[in-house]
Amino acid sequence: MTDWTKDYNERGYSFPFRLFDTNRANQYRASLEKIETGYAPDLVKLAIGHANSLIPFVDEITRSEEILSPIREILGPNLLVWNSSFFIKEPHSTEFISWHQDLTYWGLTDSHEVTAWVALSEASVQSGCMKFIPESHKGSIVEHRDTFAKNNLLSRGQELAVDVNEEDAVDVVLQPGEMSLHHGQVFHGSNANQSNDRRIGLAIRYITPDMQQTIDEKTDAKLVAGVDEYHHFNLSDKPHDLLTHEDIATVKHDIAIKEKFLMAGTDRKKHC
Ligand SMILES: O=C(O)CCC(=O)C(=O)O
Repeated sequence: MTDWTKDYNERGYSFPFRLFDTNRANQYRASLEKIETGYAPDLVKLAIGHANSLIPFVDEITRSEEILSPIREILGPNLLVWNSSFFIKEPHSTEFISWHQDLTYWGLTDSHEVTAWVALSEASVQSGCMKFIPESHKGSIVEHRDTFAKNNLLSRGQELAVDVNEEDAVDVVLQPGEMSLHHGQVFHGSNANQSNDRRIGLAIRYITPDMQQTIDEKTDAKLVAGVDEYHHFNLSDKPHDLLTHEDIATVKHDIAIKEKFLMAGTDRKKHC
């Protein structure tokens, strides 16, 4: 076991990892921003929420050896991407992310999941970088309450129903092209962006193929490393091109299934 994996297991996260240089981060950012200005808002929302299924360059990032290599050290050789989405906060905006544990509403049978969060702009304290509570992944999923707060970027505005001591929080400061890794049970959140630049992060959810949805229906995932001997998920193709009709149809079908657990217990629909 390497030092950083020991650290990851102990604390529930690890950072920073350098993936690519600032120039490449800026190129990816420019490609994303071209999509944001070039398509109708509902398609942009869909692309941002299902980035590796609808945007070829995001799918490539999810398969890059620079990310897969550390993820393999934690989860082993066989890896699926369950979802990938951008978390974008505009300069001087009020959007924030409440304290939560990722796996709470994902309807998965276990916790063999790691999120890679890739910075495409500076993630600083001022721009609202993520904050982690060390060792909080060691328990289980704790109670959350829904707020549906308008400026909360989470689908149901869910927040931990237990107290979090902000003094224990570690700021996940990242430069463009760097990433952090976090466990699906670690307590985390982020404040509003008070900087002059957008804060753009790409979250990629890696799981092992032995995981399963708790409902009796398969959701989509992409096999990005090794083999899947379990067949618990529909293995979807790489995106055919940017926002194709075929890929949009696949994503919409998957959303309808995932809504059954992501929005369970509410009367709301998740539209993206
Ligand atoms: O982008 C953020 O500030 C939070 C993202 C997050 O909650 C996650 O990637 O699990």
